[in-house]
Amino acid sequence: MPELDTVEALQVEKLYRAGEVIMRQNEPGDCAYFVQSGLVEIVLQRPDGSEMEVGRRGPGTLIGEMAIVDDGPRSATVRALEDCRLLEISKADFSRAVKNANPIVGLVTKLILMRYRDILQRSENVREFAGVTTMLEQQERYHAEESRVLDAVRMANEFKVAVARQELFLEYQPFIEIDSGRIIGFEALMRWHHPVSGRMRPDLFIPMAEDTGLIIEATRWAFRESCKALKRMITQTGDSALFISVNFSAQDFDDPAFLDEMLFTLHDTGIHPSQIHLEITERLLLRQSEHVKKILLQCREHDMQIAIDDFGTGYSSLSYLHQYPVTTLKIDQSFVRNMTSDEGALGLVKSILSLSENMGLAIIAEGVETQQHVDMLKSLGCQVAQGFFFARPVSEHDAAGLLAAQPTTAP
Ligand code: G
Ligand code: G
Ligand code: MN
Repeated sequence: MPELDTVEALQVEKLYRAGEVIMRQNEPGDCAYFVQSGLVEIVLQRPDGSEMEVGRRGPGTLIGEMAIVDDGPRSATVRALEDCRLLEISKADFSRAVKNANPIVGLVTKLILMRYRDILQRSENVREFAGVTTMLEQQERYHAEESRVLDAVRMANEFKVAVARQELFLEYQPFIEIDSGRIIGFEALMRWHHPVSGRMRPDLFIPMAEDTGLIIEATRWAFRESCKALKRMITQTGDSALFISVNFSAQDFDDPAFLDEMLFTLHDTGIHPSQIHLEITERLLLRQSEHVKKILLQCREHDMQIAIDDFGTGYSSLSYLHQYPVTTLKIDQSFVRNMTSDEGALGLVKSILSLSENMGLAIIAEGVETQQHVDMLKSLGCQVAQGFFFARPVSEHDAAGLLAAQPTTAP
């Protein structure tokens, strides 16, 4: 009998009488059971309703485990042959436990279970009952899922060492004050130079890093690098008002050391918190987490700025804007790109601008690509912009070049 006594959440005991059905083939399942005492039979049901027993399980065995990992329907019916005591393991508890233990364990568990289902599907027993088409369809689904999980596991394993192997690097894309044309800050954007695939786009690896929790270490690294780079930029230009904007994921906020770590890094690198913009997404605020709110408030107490990235693309609920200490909205690039040709997009840009004015929020227009965009934004009263028209994300070396090319201002 596996030792489960220490796991609070898993201790739900269920009693089944002889003859009772514990789970039914093809129905969805949201728990597995450890058999503590008694005996169960596992039967496959034919389409015509007749049954075939394929096994029996007694104390110390596990039943119904597949559904809690891969969300599939029950692959067999399980019935109590005697009175049984079963220990229930809910899908929710199980996924939480696995995820907390180690996200890669979660991925691997899923993969192993998928193989197991696959073997069952291939076995002659099942072939005899299942319709051939559905079986092939299911197999295709499992194989697609399997290779996706495998890719993710492989990538996660590679990403795990990417920081240590110095495969991650940052690019910097400037923010421009439209009236003066001057650079007032930079956004730090993470890139991964993969040893085999070469340069990887963040949209390929960030979601994986978020799913596995590996993003936390990467963000920590990115934040430190950003601070160090900003320090060098300030030294170069003498412009102590320059700021750096760093992208954070929801998972970063789960790290209990998040704020302490950040304050330590700021102190260590000699950067004032007011020179930091945290870029977060609407999605994060939608979680309505008191914990996130508390951290953001603390960041604000230290005078960091809090910017909502891709504003307008998330969810239309605006209530979070006054619930959270947001300071800046970044108008999503899709609106900026389309505002010159599409009345709807223009309307959205205007609404976001007046919203920001009413709420006393700063505004940054993203994805500015043409002079026409600049002119229009200017006429609408938007003062800060970012986009390929001014500069693409560039290396720190090239960012220094952009800064050096600016006319010097009187001190
Ligand atoms: O740089 P582009 O370069 O393709 O960036 C794509 C997306 O990846 C951006 O929308 C940005 O939000 C995200 N991103 C870039 N760098 C980081 C990072 O350091 N952390 C997180 N969480 N997201 C990032
Ligand atoms: O979501 P976030 O705003 O962090 O995304 C930044 C991404 O947008 C980066 O991938 C960056 O390369 C890209 N980007 C920045 N400026 C422009 C632009 O003017 N046009 C386009 N198409 N993409 C841009
Ligand atoms: Mn961003």
